Amino acid sequence: ERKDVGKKLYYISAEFLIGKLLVSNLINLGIYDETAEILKKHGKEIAKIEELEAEPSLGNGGLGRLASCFLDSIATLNLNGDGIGLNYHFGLFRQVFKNNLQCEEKNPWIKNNGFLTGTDKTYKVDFKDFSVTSRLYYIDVIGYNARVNKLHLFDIEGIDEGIVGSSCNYDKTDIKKNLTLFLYPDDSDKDGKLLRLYQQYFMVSSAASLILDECIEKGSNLYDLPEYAIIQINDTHPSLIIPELIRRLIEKGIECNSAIDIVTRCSAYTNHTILAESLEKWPLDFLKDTIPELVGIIEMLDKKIKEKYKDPSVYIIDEENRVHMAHIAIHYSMSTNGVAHLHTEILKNSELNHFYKLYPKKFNNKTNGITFRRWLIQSNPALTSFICSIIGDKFREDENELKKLMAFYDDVDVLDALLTIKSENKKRLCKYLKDTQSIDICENSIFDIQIKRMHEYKRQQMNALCLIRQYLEIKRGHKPKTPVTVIFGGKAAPAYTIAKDIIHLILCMQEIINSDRDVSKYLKVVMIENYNVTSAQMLIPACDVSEQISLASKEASGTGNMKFMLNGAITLGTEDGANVEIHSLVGDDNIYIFGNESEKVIERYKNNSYSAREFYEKVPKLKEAVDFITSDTLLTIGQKENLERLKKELIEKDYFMTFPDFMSYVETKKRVFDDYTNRIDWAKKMLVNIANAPYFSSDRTIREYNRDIWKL
Ligand code: 26Q
Repeated sequence: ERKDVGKKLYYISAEFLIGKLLVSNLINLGIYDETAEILKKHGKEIAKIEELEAEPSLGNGGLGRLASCFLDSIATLNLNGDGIGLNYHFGLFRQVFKNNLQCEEKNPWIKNNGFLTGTDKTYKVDFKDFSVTSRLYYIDVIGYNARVNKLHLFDIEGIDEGIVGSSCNYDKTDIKKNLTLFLYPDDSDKDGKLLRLYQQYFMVSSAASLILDECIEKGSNLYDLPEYAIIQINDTHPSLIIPELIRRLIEKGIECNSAIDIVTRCSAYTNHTILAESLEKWPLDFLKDTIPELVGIIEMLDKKIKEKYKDPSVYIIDEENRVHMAHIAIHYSMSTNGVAHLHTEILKNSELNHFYKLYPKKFNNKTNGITFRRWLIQSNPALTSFICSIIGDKFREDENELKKLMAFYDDVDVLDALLTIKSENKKRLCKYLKDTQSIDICENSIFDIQIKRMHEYKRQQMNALCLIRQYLEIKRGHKPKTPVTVIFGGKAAPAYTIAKDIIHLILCMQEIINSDRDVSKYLKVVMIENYNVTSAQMLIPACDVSEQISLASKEASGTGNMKFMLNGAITLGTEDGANVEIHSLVGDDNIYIFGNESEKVIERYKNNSYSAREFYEKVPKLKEAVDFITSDTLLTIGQKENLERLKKELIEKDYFMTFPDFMSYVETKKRVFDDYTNRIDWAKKMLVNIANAPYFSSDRTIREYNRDIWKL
């Protein structure tokens, strides 16, 4: 056990999407090759052993995966920083497909011999009518040839896995038994809101106890807390840590204004979204019914704002008595950051403009990143050893070494090798899909991949409409030069009806296309079941075309886009999130950009000037694809209700404006497929993407957080 002194970072997050740990731990300890060798000598394959490990499912998507990449980089950079979160027993649901529909099942991942370790540390957490005991668990976070930090996960004593039925149904009101059973699945689920509030307070109350204990043990007198702790708040989900810490300090006798000032200097907030429906607002009555002790603190924090500022848009409690969590986090923290250049600009200039005017110095950008240990070294061993063979292995420690690959831009042998490695990774994926989903795909086709949570703003529906066009064209005899495999993967929140309808459409198209003898020679569709970190590690190295097609202004950053780029896929995307930065790094020739830009989109929303029906009626190729959703072909295998609802939603609303971008998407994709046939030019694009990926290393991101915010 190492005793650290001085300042420590606490990265607090409701989600950590860590992925399997065995191989990544062996790699980071520097003993992977040796271990694999010894196992081999004894007739065992490490890959087979890896399969036995269950993937911890403690996150929904990007935000949770980002937190995990950050923990890896924090340890690798030898920074004193731990994660704090919750130990959800069933995590996020397991997705299964039945009758071309998504079903949700529980996902038990905790095994006796896993990496989760218990401790004897417990805390009491008080709610309005009862108290619970919180127990600390942890998972070691092993840096790459570096220190070991911890991911602290709190769990409730007396949890009862037995109350859950086979289809994830359980008594949501029995908090003492269910508090840490499930991860709340995304922002669109309408029920279970109270349970989520219980979870949030349970997390922050436990975290406050742990942080104060550790700081006091290191010698803090609490007035000097900012010299001992910096708390990075991952979106608003853990933002109650601010009023909770203020309450604790006041309880310990510190005067109110001092307590506020101390906590403000310890806290920093990261915003991950500008979707209005994702910004958390709790009705004050909810708080009164669950955690009345915080209500007085929050009212006091709000009163101070109302005394100081006359602009209602920056109030914490609005006229409908709802508490705006982001507003607490901005007023009472020392830093507010966005996660990509464009995203931060939108926060400053429109979404949070009123706050930016009050606190211009608090706002800053930290463009997201990914850990190259997992997303290159672990998931793409073939590319990794090839890179080693031409530029040496310093890139393992210093991502910027990858830039040296540019020297091989005209080296046909290197370019050929990149194509061969891609093709090997495609074969590996074919085998994986055959084994896991009994699907046959052609390794010589173009792998066109969109994998991410299902959400209207990410526009899987636009990709599906394009797929319909490809199908119709082939039916009419226009065959593509190279066959194409369109791959989707992603979960929809259980209560997000339209997202589930989009999955239904994709699954129906999969059935129609793959069983059509004329078409399936040229086009195949795969919807990956239960897309997760493990399958991402198989899919990304095998990708040719990376679909990043969100409506401009809506995807805060995206991090999948970075993983694909690092593995030599070419982006087909909109000017959104970090795509903008990828574009400026690789240049126009090495990325395919299409669609309306964010300014135009924001303008359209402002004037309320968008009419989907106008486009539908004006653009025949679009109309034909949309009408196909309720064609006889689809209705004979699909559900009428779902397909009709989806079509109606598109024609009457299309809130995320797929129609205006549709034809430019279809045409750009054609150009991508055409360019693919020129293999050497394509390999050059791959090389430029890999060589420019270093900017997106989470090591770079974490150095910036530390330089500008944490100062460890
Ligand atoms: C909100 C209210 C109530 C219940 C749940 C939620 C909720 C839960 C999860 C809101 C948002 C999330 C997850 C958000 C997320 O994953 N955002 C993604 O964060 C990535 C890392 O910064 C970005 O790259 C993505 O662009 C962003 O969508």
